Amino acid sequence: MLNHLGATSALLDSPFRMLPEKSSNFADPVDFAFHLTFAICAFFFAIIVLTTIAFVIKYRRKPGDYPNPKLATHNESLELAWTLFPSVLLVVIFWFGTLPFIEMRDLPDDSECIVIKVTAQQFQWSFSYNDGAKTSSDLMLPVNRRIKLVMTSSDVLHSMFIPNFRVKQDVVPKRYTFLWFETNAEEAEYPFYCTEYCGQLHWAMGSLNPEAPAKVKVVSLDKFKEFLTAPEFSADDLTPELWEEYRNGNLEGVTAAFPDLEIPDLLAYGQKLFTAKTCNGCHTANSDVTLIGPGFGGRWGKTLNLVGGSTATFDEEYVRRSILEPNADFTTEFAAQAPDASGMTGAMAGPMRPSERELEALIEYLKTRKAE
Ligand code: HEC
Ligand SMILES: [Cu+2]
Repeated sequence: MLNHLGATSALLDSPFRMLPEKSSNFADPVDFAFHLTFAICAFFFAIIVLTTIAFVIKYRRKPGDYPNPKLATHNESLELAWTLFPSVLLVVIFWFGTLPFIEMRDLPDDSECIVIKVTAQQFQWSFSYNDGAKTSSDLMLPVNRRIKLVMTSSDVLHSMFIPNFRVKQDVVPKRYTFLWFETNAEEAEYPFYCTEYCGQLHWAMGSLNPEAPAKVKVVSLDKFKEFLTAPEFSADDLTPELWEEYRNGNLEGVTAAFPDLEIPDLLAYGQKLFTAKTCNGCHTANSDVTLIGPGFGGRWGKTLNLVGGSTATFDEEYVRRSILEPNADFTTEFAAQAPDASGMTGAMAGPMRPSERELEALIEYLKTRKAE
């Protein structure tokens, strides 16, 4: 419906470009509305500034000149003109702004699009596909498809902004908000951002995080399917007996039960989870350098000073509680981040929250880290 608005000026194709590359169905109409408004503003800015300058020169006071100005009362036709003409312009701007907005709000049916669940939390995004069967910290999208994002926040107000798609929407705790768009036919990577100030590390949510920059990745349909179905070892798929064997270091039974998969041992599994669950976005594993959270190199067994004056040992129980209840303990180093009474902050919710078996692997991994 909106394709007839696809007017691009020569300016947009030139190296001087005000807006990023257009990569979704909404880019043309949104850019049109933007450039229309911009052109109208630039036009009147020029007229007003040029007449001001001309009048300043023309009517400046000359030596010996003490005019007694005539009192201007009103000029009906002039007043009508400056009321009606801008009103028409406003209606035009409203028209071209509202049409794409209505289209954006008119969500397609789930059967017509690929639905991806988005969870925002301080300070990362996670995306889940196929009812949670697959999760990622990059937003993976197939080319040339209609996508619907179903978004919620597990703590405070965030906002999803993908400039190349020209879409932006608040992501709100305790309710769902939506975005939809159609990707272009080319494979490409785009940045995305959180555009609602959500806390100290708001800037690091999305592609600006230097440790784990997340991207929107538009890939071919084949690659997308491969991403969705690539088999992966998960401790949660093991029977209780196999899990018991596995955590005691006996991988034979598991290898026999899952012949197609490469089976890591508990330590390697923990290492893999440390990345897969995006812990590495905020923690270093092999140094004691603080990124966003503390570094884990050499931390095992250390005594930590907690806010409130007590101490704790960095052991299984402390690590488990820190991950499952991030608001429970804060070391004095992180006093500034201790949540206020609203209790709304909290990491590791949603699909990134490790299961009990995954926790065991993560603990095994943290136990063996040395500071390099
Ligand atoms: C978005 C950033 C972020 C992510 C992702 C994150 N953490 Fe943290 N983590 C922190 C911050 C900040 C603290 C310190 C404040 C606190 O205790 O909540 C912390 C504290 C911890 C602590 C307690 C450390 C101490 O000495 O007090 C552990 C253990 C921990 N995280 C483990 C993990 C694991 C395992 C993961 C991945 C499953 C993870 N974290 C993911 C930010 C993060
Ligand atoms: Cu945010």
